[in-house]
Amino acid sequence: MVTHTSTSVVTIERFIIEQERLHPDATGELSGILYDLALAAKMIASKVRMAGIADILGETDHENVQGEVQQKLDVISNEIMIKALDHGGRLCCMASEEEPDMIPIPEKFKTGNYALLFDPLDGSSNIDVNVPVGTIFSIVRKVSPGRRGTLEDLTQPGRRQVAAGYVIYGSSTMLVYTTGQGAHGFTLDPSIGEFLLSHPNIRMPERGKFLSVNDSYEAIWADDVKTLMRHYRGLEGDRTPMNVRYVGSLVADFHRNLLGGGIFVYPANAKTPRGKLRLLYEANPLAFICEQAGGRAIDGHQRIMDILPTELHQRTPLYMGSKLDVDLAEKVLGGHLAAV
Ligand code: AHM
Ligand code: MG
Repeated sequence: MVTHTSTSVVTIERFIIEQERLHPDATGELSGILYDLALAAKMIASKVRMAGIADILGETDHENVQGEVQQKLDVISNEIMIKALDHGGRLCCMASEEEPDMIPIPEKFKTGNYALLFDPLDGSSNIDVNVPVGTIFSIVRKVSPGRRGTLEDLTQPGRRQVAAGYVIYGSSTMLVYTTGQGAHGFTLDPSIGEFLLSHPNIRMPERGKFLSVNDSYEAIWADDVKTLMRHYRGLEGDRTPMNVRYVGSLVADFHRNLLGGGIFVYPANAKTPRGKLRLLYEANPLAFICEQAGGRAIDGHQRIMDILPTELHQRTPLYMGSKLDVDLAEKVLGGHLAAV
């Protein structure tokens, strides 16, 4: 772990280089991907900042001044990610929550030893009301033979991730990432256009204050999930009641719990029996960060990062956050702490 004095200004580039030096055999390929991701994050941040203004600046009937139909921000963010990452020669393929199939690297570009999965703009339905949204990414090593990647590279269990992170476009823009040596947060200084290290080695409190859950689904939850919620609310068992905080934007809910302690819960329900959130684009990368910060992430029974994916857009129930709060979920859902 690289340590810094509180007075030194550490850009994300410097931090990535210093982390890379800890691995004498590193080729710099992974660092290059992380730089490109930081650039894409800045480009998406500038689009998100303009989201409310775009309509005022001359567009009518969803057409912009060039007569092009105005694209939705999630589509724009998806294109930014692809264009920022496809030509560096470091990736063998990509996958996006916005695209049904694998995204190949165009023939004209070199390929590399990693595969990238991302959700370009999670929570984008919140854009209209100025709620924080985010980009989530996951990087795995190429395992398939041949030069170009395949689904085999993209559908690896989360424990094989070599890096993961998210960007939150909130009151400030922050990028949090891990390469398996702690979770580190960087805040974008818009005056100089640089991400600066602001939250080195984030540690999540062991027990959390906040419960993030959409309990409008209560009527269609299984009984054990209902029991678990009663524990979190202090209506059963001996847990101090938690405060409910639900933005409905995963990155925002996770970020608050990561820094302040808490649990994000999105159980399966009768309408979405496999849960709502995507294993590869949402659950795995945030689970990696969560574990690096001392937390846990399970699907109710199994560690998220041990699930063997069978398809790109696989969904999973998710219980992710402070360790003791996830332990409680595991006990109740495993039938070891039944209703009283
Ligand atoms: P999206 O990928 O279509 O934006 O959906 C994911 C979002 C998450 O950000 C959030 O946690 C969840 O959906 C909210 O779902 P719900 O409205 O059912 O509570
Ligand atoms: Mg999403």
